[in-house]
Amino acid sequence: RPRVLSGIQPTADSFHFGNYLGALRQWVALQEEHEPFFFIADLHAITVEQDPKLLRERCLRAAAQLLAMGIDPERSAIFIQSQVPAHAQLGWVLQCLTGFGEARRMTQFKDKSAKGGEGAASVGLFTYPVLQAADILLYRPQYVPVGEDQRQHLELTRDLAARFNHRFKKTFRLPEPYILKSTAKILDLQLPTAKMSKSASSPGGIIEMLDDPKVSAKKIRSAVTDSGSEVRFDEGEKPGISNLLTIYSALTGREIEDLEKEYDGRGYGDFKKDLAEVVVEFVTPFRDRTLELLDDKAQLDAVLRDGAARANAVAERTLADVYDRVGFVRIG
Ligand code: AQP
Repeated sequence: RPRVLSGIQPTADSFHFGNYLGALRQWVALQEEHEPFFFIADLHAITVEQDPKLLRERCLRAAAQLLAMGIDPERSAIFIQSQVPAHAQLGWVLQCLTGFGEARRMTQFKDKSAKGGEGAASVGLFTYPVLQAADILLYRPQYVPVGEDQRQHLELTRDLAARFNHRFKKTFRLPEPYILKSTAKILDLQLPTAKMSKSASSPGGIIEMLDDPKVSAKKIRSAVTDSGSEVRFDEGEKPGISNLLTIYSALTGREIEDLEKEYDGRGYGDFKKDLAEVVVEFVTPFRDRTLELLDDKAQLDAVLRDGAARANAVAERTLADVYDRVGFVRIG
């Protein structure tokens, strides 16, 4: 079975709809036909300041949420990035193959360092995409299911893999991004020109999966729409309604055209009210299941221990090849 690999940062108490619809839902679907490795990216999280206690808690919350949404630990290795030392080790080797100018072109660094100025950003935030390349290449996956915002990092990953293969010996597989066009970029409910994001969205702009379902319903009902009244998918003219149609369609599996027909002539109010109900029905069992899992720390530990063992077995083998090929001495 071809491998898939992806990760998510434990930098919030809850995943949001952008994470879920953009990436995590595909994780669940892909596990049927693939051999998946899914990790909680705590090394990435510390590229910006984290409270140690909170970081630990959020890693476990992330694991519980992955299980609650249907990641099956029998099929998929679920692990915490810092439990697999080869990520940081390969990250260093790849940093030495990355041009400074090449790293500088990454738009996510530009965006994330814009607020405090480049001087305030950590070197780790700057080299983050290179560590991400290491995360991926260690497992030689075919697909990396992510949202649109990660496309540029995936391109860098492919460039670094090709460079290493060319300079030394074919070692890495060139991974392909797996980005579902329809949900590749879920937008902020209050600012439907920007992506829904935990660091940039206002509280009203983001739906958190573990939030009180009543609060999420209210956010849907108060989502920004345009001044018209027609429920129609048109990203240019109607970004707010189009975003809500995307969410509605993704959660129910119904076609957008079908939804347009159903709400023809009925106005935004009805549409948003129904979508609010759909959201409540979706998040309520998810939240209950996550809270239940969080009560069983022994089970979470067992899943993460087993996941790390499976990941280490694969990652150590790749790292040994890499160390050999770059000329590091192996003492017998
Ligand atoms: N709005 C989004 N639409 C589609 N996909 C999205 N992803 C994030 N936001 C959207 C995808 O979620 C996965 C995990 O993301 P991450 O842990 O790397 O977090 P992130 O991209 O940093 O998420 P945020 O909310 O955007 O955080 P900040 O604000 O800190 O940057 C990835 O596959 C991502 O593409």
